[in-house]
Amino acid sequence: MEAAAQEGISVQDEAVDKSKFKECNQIAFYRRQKLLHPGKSSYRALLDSVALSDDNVKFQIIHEENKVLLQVEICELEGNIFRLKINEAAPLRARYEVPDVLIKEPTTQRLSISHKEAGILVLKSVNEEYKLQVTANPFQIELQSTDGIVLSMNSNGLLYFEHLQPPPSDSKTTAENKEEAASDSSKEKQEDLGLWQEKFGSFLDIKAHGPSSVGMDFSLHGFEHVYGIPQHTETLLLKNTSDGDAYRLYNLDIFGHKIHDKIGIYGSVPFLLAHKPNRTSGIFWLNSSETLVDISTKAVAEHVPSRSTAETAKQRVLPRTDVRWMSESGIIDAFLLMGPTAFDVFKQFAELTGTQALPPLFSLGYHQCRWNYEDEQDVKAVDAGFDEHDIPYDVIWLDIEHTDGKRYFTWDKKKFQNPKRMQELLRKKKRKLVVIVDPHIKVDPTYTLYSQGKDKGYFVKDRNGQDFEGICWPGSSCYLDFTNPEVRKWYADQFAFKTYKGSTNILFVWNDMNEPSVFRGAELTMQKDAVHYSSWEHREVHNLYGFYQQMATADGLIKRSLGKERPFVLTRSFFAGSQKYGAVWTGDNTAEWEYLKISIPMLLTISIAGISFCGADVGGFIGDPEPELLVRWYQAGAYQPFFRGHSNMESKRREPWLFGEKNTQIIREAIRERYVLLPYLYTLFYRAHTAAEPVMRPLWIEFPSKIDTFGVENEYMLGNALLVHPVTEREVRTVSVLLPGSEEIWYDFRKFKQVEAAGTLKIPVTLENIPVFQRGGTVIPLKTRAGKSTEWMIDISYELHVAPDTEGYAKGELYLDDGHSFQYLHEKQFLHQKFTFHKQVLSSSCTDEKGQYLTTCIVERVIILGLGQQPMSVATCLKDGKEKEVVFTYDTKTFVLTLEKLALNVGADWEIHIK
Ligand code: NBV
Repeated sequence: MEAAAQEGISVQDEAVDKSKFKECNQIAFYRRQKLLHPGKSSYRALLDSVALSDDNVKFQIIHEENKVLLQVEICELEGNIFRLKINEAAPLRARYEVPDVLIKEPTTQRLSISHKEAGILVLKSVNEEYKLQVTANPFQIELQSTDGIVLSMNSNGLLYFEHLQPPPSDSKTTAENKEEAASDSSKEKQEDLGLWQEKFGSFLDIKAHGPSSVGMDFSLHGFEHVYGIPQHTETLLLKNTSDGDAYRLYNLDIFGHKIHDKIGIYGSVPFLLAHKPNRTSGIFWLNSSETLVDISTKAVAEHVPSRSTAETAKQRVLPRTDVRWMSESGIIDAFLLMGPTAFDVFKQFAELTGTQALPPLFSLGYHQCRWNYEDEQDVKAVDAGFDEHDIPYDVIWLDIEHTDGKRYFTWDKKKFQNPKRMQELLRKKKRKLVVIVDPHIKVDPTYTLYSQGKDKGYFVKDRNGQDFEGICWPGSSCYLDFTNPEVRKWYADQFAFKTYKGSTNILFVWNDMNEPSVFRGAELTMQKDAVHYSSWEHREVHNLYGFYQQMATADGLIKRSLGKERPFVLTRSFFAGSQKYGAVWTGDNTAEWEYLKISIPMLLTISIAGISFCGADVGGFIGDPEPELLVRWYQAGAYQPFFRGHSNMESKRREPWLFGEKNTQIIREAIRERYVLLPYLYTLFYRAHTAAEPVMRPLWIEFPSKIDTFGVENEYMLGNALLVHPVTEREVRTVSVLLPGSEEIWYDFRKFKQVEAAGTLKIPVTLENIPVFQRGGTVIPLKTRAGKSTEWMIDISYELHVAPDTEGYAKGELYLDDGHSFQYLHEKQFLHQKFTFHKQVLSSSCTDEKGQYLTTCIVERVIILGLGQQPMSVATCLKDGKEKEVVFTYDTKTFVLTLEKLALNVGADWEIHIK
C-alpha cells in the first residue's frame, strides 16, 4: 500500500463514505427521463414506411412534438428470440452500438405480415406461435403467444430518445443566446438537467456530444416474479422500485458496500428474467452505458374477450410487472427471449452471448488467497500447512504486493527472488499459482508496459486528448484502452512466457480493479468524458471495461500455450458474456453473517444471468470472522461454483487450521466433501458449457410450477440433483428447509436416509455440516475419497449415488476429460457416460460415441438409496455378456444397498442387475 499511502490515500476509509456515490436523483439523465410520466406516448408509427425483408421489418416513428424520426427494426431470431432496435433515422453522428458482446451476428428468420389495417400492423413469427402487433398511435408493440399477450413495449408511453444535437452555441441564434445568458434561472435549469455538463461534488462531466439518453418500458403480463440484472447486494426476487431507488447498472468499486442496496457494484448484466408457473421470459437490454431499471408490479384488470356471442366479455385481475430501462447513451437494442421454459431462456441468452467457458479442473478445487501472501517463504509455509493438516487445495494466490511497486507482470525482487523456483515447488505438489494483474499502469517511463503503452497510444485519453491519468495502487496511473482490439492483442502477448518473466504454465490470472477503479475519480471510477478507441466517450463503454480486460487476459493465456490449454481468469468487473472468459467473484464482502446470507441470492442472480462460474470470498474479505462464521462459510462455499478463501490486508491470518482442532476438522471435512463431489460439479460445468444450464440454480428453475419456491433464496439447487441449505445464522440448532414438490422424494445426502415427506421441514443441524439433500430421480457421480489436489485425484476411483424417484427410476451422467486442455473440443477426447436406474437395473452407457478418452479409472462403489426390498443377488454385466456376482450389504433400516469392490471401467458400458 506504500505508493498509495505516499499519495496520501487511504482508500479503505475513503470508499465507505456513501456521499462519494450518487443517489439516483443525482444522475442527470435519470432526472430527465423521470420528467416523462406514464401516459400516452408522443411517438407515432408511420406505418406507410414499413419495409419487410428476409432479415427484419423496418419502419419509422415520429415524435409528435419535436418531429424527430426514429428508425425501428424488428427481427425474429432463431430459437424464439425477437429483437427490437431503435435508433435515430438520421443521427448527427453515429451512436454507440455495443460490439463484441454478441458472439455472432444473430441468424434472422423472415417475419411475415399477417394483417395490416389503418393504424395496426400484425407480424407473424415463422412458427406462427407468436404475433407482434404494432399500433401506430400511440406507438406500441405487443408480443402475443398463442395463449395470450406476454410482453408489451411502450404501453406506458415511456419510450424516450434524446436525439443528438449540435452544441447550444451552434444551434441558437445570437439573440437566443443572449436571452439565455441573461436568465440565470434558465441556466440553472439547464445545469440541473445536465444536458451538456453535469456536476457531482467537485467533478465536472463535460458532455461533448450533449444529451443522448434512451429508455423504454416493457410490461410483462401475468408475471409478478422477476429476477436478474446483477450485480446488487439485493434479494433474488427483484423488488418494486416505485418508492425508492431504481436498480443501478454501473460498475463501481465500493469498498465496504452495504447490504440491500440497489447501487451497482463491480459488474453489470442488463438481463432480466420473468417467471410464472407456465412461462419464463427474458429481456436483454444490450447497452453498456450507465443504466437504471425501475420495476413495478401490480394487479391489473384485463379484458378477456368473449369466446362466443352468448358469452359476455369478462374482466380478470392479473399481475403485471412493468420494467423501465433507462440508459445514459447508445441506442435501444432489446432482445426478447420467449422461453417458454427457464432452460430455454438460458439457451437463448447463450445463443446471443455465449456459454460458460469450461474451466480447467483445478479451478474447481479450493483456492487459498490473502492480501497478501508475503513472500516465497510464506507461500511455501502455507502450502505445507495444507499438507500438514491434510486439507486439499489446488491454488495459492498472490495479491498486489507480489509485484515490484504495483507494476503488474513484475515481481518484488526481495520477496520473490525466484518466482520460477517457487512455481516448480508448487508444480511438484500438483498445485497452481494465481497472480493479480490490474488494468492500471504505473506512470513510470522505466516500466516497459508504461513506456510501450504510451508510445503506442494505448491508454485511454482525457477529454483534452492527453493520456488519462488517475490514482490507483501504484500512484499516478494510466489505463489501458481494452476496447481497442490492437491493445487487447498487445496485452494478450504480455502473457507470453518469454515476455512475462518468472511466469510458468502453472501461473494463472486475477483481474481486479477493472470497473475501472480510479481512487480520486468521480464515484471512484473513470471520468465519463474520457475518450476511448474510435473516439467513443467512456460513458458509452463504461460497463464493458472489465469484460474486455478479462477477454484479453484469457486470450493471452490461451496464446501462451499455443492454443492448447484452457485459461483461468477471475475478474471483478463483468458484463453480459463474461462467462466466455472465466470466473467472477462478488468483490469485497464483509466477515459478517449478513454477508454470508446475501451471498446466496447474489450468486444465484449472477448464475441465471449466464455466469455460472461465480463465488464470494469465503470468510468475508473485510474484518475477522468469528470461527463459527468461518466454518459456516466454508461449508456454503464448498457447494458453490468458485470456492476461494480470501482476506483483507488488515484482517488477521485465516488459514483453515488457525481456529483450533475442532474447527480445522470441520473445515477439512467441508473441503473434502467438495473434492469428492468434483465429478458431479465438473459434469455440471460441462452442461453449462454445452447447454447453458446454470450450475447453481434458484429452486424455481427446477420446480417452475411450485409457487412456494419462487422467492426462496436461503437454499438452492446445485445442478438438478442436490439441494443445499447453507446455515447462515449463529448457533442455530435447527433450520427450516423447503424440500419442494409433494410428488418428490428427497434423501439426506450424507446419511442416505429418505426424508419422510417433502415440504417445509425443521432439520436439526450441528456445527459439523450443513443440510444437503439428493433429489429422487437422480444419479450423482463422486470420487471415493479426496486427494491433496485435483491432480492427485486423477486415478481415484468413482462412486455413484443412485436416488430413485417414486417410480423407482433415476438418471445421471458423468463427463470426463484431461481437465486442462482443449483436446475435448478439437480431438473429441472426452467421455460422457449416462447412468440410468430402471426396473432394478443400473446401466452405464456412452452418450456421445464421438467422444473418446482412455482411462483405467473404475467405478468402485455404488450406493442405491430407498431400495424397498433386500435383494437376493446382485450381478454386474459387461458388454460382452459376462456376468459376475457382487457382494452387497443392505441396511434394512435405511433401505440402502451398498455395492463395494466393484471394478467397472468408468468409460465402459455395463449394467448392474439387482434381483
Ligand atoms: O488487491 C487488493 C484487493 C483485493 O485483495 C480484493 O480482493 C479486491 O476486491 N483489491 C480489491 C484492492 C483493494 C481493496 C481495498
